[in-house]
Amino acid sequence: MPETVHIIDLESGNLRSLQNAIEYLGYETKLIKSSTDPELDTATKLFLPGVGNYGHFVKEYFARGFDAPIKKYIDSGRPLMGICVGLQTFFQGSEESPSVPGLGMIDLQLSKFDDKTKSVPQIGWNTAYPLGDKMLYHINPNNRYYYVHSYAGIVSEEDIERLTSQGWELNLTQYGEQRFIASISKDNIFATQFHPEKSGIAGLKVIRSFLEQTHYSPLPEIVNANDGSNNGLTRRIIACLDVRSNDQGDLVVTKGDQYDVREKDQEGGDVRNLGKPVTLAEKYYKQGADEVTFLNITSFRDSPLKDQPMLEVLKQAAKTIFVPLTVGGGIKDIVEPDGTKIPALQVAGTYFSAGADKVSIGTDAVVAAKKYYELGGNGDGTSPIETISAAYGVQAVVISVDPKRQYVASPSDTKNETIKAEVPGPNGEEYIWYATTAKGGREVTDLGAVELVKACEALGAGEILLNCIDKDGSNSGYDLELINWIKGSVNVPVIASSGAGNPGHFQEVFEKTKTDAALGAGMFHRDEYTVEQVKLHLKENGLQTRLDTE
Ligand code: 1PR
Repeated sequence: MPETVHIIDLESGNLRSLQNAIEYLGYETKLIKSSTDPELDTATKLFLPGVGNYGHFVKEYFARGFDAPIKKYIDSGRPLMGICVGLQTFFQGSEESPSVPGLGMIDLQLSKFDDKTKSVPQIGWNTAYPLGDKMLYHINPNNRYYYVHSYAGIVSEEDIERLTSQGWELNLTQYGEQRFIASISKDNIFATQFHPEKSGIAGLKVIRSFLEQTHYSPLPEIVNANDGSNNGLTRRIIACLDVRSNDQGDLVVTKGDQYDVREKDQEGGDVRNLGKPVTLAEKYYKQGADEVTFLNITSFRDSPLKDQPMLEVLKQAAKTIFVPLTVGGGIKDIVEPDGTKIPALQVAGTYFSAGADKVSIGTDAVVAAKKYYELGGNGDGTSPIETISAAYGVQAVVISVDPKRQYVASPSDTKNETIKAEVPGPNGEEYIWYATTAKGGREVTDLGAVELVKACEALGAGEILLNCIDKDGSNSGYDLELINWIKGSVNVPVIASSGAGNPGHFQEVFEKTKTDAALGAGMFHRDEYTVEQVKLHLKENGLQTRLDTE
């Protein structure tokens, strides 16, 4: 009989991934939803995972009465592992919610990363270095781990001295100029700021080592040091799968040219079929993709939420893919075929429980941004961006932008911001702006892409997935002008998308823009290049990447 591992369930996002990771390692999992669950008395290994808002999580922790039983659990000497906001709960408090005290076990306040010099939240793959001469819980300084957070245990030399003198063993890392706690452990308590369940093979090893209670192992020679470039993060490579039903009713990964996904060799050609979603996603994970994004490009309008084919895709994919998964398409308030109304928050929640880490919002982001400007630069709390980020954290809300380039002779020809075009338009126009589109490019709106992303950031979006209809499927490289402009307009991370045709295009976008990540689709689906080839190319050219085999 496999051993059972218990997980505290405070309904804070994607617990499914942690369960999947633990089960993949050969254990059974059981969620503890109530503080009076008698299994808390008999549990032998307990996880406290959390994502999203610190205050919300800690309040729930106390309101549901978990404080006393977990104290009792810890005092009994049984092992407890906290993850992300689970780790943060052990601190005294957080700048994120100053009125909500934490458990106070760690003598430090969490503070927000400085966003003047880097994107906040930190989203991506960073290192974790031990202070001593041993690996703690198999956290390997040659590996990379997935972090997603805006607040951290940022430490000074005095903090480090104080905490170590109090018996805490630390792994530290650095985001930009700020040094913070990557993991912390003492006696039977262990906690990571990063998500081991989303950190590929390296992360699974950390979970296994906690489950097997291997506190220490020999420190390997550091052969793959973090050189601190890109604020310490590797260059993040995302594989994207546009998913829809084809004319035969099969769910396929497809790929368009400027969003037209039909074969061109015949009139009204078939939807291009490039493979099965889960099979391709697993392939890209094994090739080293840092994230996988599924976009449901037609939103399967006719099926009820519970039967959405994308839910099954996520459930299957999340069982074997241990990097972040994003799902987009149809994240909005919906009306079921039987007339039942389902708010976007519940739609998103259904995807999170199936295994998604982030949801991406396209059409509805345009609606929300327009309303934001109509209200004089304010939200009214009802948009999906606001409701989902309030419940699951800003890092869980990605905005998918589908912009189309527009040329104008003068900035006064549009109400939107413009920039001078590097190459003038077909009629000699010197300025450009990008119109946002809705419904997969079918509706071109009068709202500029820059205006859209600024509004969405203000409403609570945590990341921008920046497509470009003009470049989509072109294999001609990314639209660098667009990426630089959008990146300069927001503080949240930006993912460059559309146009990648070879590894050199990834190098170019990282060298010529400050993009936080780069996404590719067609070149991977057509087997022209693997994700690993892209990463090796970047590495050869001095750009840090994560290679999970190292
Ligand atoms: O509007 O919230 O329901 O979301 C719909 C989602 O589906 C949006 O994210 C939108 O971008 C996407 N979408 C809708 N129609 C299409 C289409 O292609 N007909 N795909 C579509 C968007 C763009 C990228 C693509 C990159 C890279 N596809 O996903 O992967 O352009 O491609 P490349 O590397 O081959 O150039 P909602």
